Amino acid sequence: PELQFPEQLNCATELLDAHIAAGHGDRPCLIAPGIRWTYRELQQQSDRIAHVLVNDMGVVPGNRVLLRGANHPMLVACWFAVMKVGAIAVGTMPMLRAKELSTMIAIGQVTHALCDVALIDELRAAQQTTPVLRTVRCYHEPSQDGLEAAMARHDAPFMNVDTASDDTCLLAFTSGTTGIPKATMHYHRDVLAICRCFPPYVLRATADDVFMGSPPLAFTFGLGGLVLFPMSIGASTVLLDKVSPPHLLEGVREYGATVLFTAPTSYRAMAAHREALAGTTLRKCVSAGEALPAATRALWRDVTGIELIDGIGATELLHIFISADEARARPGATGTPVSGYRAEVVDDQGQPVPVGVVGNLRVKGPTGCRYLRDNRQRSYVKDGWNYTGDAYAVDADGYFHYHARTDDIIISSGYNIAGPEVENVLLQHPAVAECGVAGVPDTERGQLVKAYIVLRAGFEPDAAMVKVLQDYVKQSVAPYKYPRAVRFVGALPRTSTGKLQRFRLRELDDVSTS
Ligand code: 3UK
Repeated sequence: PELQFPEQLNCATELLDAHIAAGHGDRPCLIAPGIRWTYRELQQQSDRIAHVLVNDMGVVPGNRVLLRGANHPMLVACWFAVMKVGAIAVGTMPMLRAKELSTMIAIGQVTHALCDVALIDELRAAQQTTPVLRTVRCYHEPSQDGLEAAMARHDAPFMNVDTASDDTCLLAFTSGTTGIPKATMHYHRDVLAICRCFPPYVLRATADDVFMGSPPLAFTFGLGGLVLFPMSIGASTVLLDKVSPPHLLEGVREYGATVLFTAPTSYRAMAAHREALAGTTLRKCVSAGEALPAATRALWRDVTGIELIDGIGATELLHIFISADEARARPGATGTPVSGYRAEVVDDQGQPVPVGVVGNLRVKGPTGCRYLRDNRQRSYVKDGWNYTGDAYAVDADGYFHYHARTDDIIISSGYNIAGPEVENVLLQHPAVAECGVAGVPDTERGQLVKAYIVLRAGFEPDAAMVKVLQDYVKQSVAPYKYPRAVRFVGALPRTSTGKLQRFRLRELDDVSTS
């Protein structure tokens, strides 16, 4: 891909204003219940918000502006406004509470915020303890103090600030399951670089496609898949505020979505509604966030006829760097490095391992990790390689096979066991709807393989079922991997992005016995 960028560059100019300049201003851009904005309408909204940021709120280039809201066209308009004024957008998940917001505000030294009024309480509470946050404006707020009223007072076009291509424009917080959250910095050129890698080489959508999906825009999976990628090709995107599997199914039907971005767990849940997917308009379905089990790939193909596009991405790298399109997809493998990226599997000394041997994944490409003031940078990036913390093996054809997070590998009686491998087997059993496999402390074996299982309706969580599932695992993989402990649960702890929270699986055991 062409990844040379001029010295000066504002990603909003390329992704938004260029479409209007090219005469495509009347094409549909953002769709939501009751809303259809063309590219020109999004430009007008963003320009007005940019004026409010500069003139009414006192934002100057380089300020950090927190954005808080469910996926919605107004949130996108706010994001582009922040780009236009040369400030730095700080995305936050809608479900975060005051304490978490305070931490992020302090880490990012966030001075300004734009917030959906429906979510203002936690932000106001955070502001009490973190006064570095000076100025907050709410949208969807009917009063004269609201953002919309201020926007109405500015209708001139906004001249985008002439930012450097390596000015930071985005602070993305990692979904960090442990420890203090880390803010990753991304430049204007990074935002454009990801649009020139995965979309043209793997996704290959067109301007007529209608994008839709579940990840929040605060998560770079969502920002890329639901805003940057469609807009980089002049396509439209549907932003739903409720994104549970039934809402997605309904949304696909109502808006005729053709490209879907969501996580494996969501594909599994949607596939249970075969009738709702009959004759679907979908044609491209991207799965990311966690490993895609072969059983889920097969299930989705069986129900829709569509081969899933799996891709591993990370907040540190902004978006997907290993993937495979429908024609090259291989069950059990994530794929090969996306054009523009290199990937390798190395041992703990940084030496490449032989074919088939599990080691540490490292990646190099046009985007990479820059933690804001955090010395964990040193362990994530060495010699220009990004160490993602994932254990992978490469096969003879160069396909990358996911094993586990390196810190999630279970060591039981001296055996190394990857939880996801056991999960993949269990998911093939008709009784299993969802499962998570983790290592729990055990005096005899060091760790014990334990499976936390959500059964499908109609199956009994009894001792006989435990035995059935244990035998099932022993029959398909080496018997030492079978779950010696099994616990039936109603739901698995997941992040708002669909990622299984393994540490919380283990916490379930702290409060009660298995
Ligand atoms: C895991 C996967 C196996 C893996 C993300 C697409 O998930 C994203 O970013 P996060 O920072 O987490 C990164 C970690 O998640 N992972 C993600 N996708 C896969 N493991 N197969 C996959 N397909 O451990 C990785 O290191 O939350 C995903 C685009 C942008 C993103 N930020």
